[in-house]
Amino acid sequence: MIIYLDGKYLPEGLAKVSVFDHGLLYGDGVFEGIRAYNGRVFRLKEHIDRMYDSAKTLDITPPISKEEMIVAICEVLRRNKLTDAYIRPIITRGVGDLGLDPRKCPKASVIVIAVTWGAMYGDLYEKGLKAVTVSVRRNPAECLPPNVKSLNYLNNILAKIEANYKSGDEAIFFDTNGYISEGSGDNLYVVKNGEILTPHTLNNLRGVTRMVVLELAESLGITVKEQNLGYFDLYTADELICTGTAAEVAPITWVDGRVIGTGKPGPVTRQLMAAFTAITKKEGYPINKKAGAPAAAKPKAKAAVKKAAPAKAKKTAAKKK
Ligand code: PXG
Repeated sequence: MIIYLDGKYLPEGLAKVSVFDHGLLYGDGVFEGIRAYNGRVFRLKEHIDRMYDSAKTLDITPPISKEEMIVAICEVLRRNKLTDAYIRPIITRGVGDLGLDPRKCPKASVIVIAVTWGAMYGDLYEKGLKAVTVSVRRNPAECLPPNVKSLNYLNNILAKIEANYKSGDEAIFFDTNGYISEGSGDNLYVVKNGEILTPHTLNNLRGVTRMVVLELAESLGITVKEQNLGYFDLYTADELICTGTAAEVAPITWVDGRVIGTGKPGPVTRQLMAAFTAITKKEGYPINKKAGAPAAAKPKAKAAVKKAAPAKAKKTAAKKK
C-alpha cells in the first residue's frame, strides 16, 4: 500500500508520524472520508472544501493547496491501482512539544490513505439496521461545533461503545437540548406521510451524502423539511434512514425495541438507495489522468528527471559500444 505523507508517496511501513504530532497527542487535526466509484472520486470538491473549512475553524493552515490535495488523492489511488476505494485524507496540526500551544507546531502535516472498502453494512441494506439512542449527547456547537470533522472523535466513539453494549448496529445521538442530532458516523432522516424530515445542520456534521440525498429527493419530487425532531418522531416514523460516505444510504427498521413502519426498508428509502447508487455510477472526479485528472506535480516531475538521467547515460553507453 502506498501512502502520501508530506509530499512523499511511501510504502505503508515507511509512512510514520512523530510521537510529538499534535494530531496524536490531542486529536488536533481534521480529516475526511471520501469514496471513489468506478474510477471517479465522488463529490471530491465538496469533501475538500469541508476539510479546509474544518481546518480554518481550528486555525490550522494546510501546507498544500486544495488543488495539490486533489492531486495527492488521485495519485495515491493511481499508485495503489484503486478504482473503487475509501479515501482518508488527514491534516494534523503537526509536530510540536508536549504543551497544548499550537504556536509550537510550525507546520501542519498531510496524510492520504486509500483502501478497498465495500458496502459497510452488508446484508443490513436489505434487512434494515437496528439503532439505539445513546445517553451521551452530541458535542454542542458552543463547545466543539459538530460541523468540524476533527480528529477528536471521542464523542462519536463513546456513542458507538454504548451502541455496541446495547447490540445496536448504529447509535442515535441527541443534542443537549433533547433534539435528534445524528448517528455516530451518519446523518439521520425521518420519513413521515411521504415527506422527509431531517435536523438542520447546527447540531450535526454537514454530510456530503446528506447534500446529495436532499438533491435526489428534490429531483424525485419528495418534500424535505429541515426541523427539530425528538424521540416521538423517531419511534413513530414510517421509515428511518441514515446516510454517510461509509454507510451510503441505509434503512433503519428498529429503534430501542420499536419496529419502524413495516419493519422493512420502505418505499422512500428504496427510491433514495437506488437513486444514490445510480448517481455514484455516473458522477465524480476522474482518477485517471487520461480522463482529465491532473498529474502529480513537483514530486513526480523530480522523480522523472532523476530516472531520465541514468537512462540517457545507458543509451550513450550503448551507442559507444
Ligand atoms: N456525521 C458524522 C459524525 C460523520 O462522521 C457523517 C455524518 C456523514 O457525512 P458524509 O459527508 O460522509 O456524508 C459522518 C461521516 C464510520 C465513519 O466508520 C464515518 C465518518 C468518518 C469516519 C468513519 O462510519 N464520517
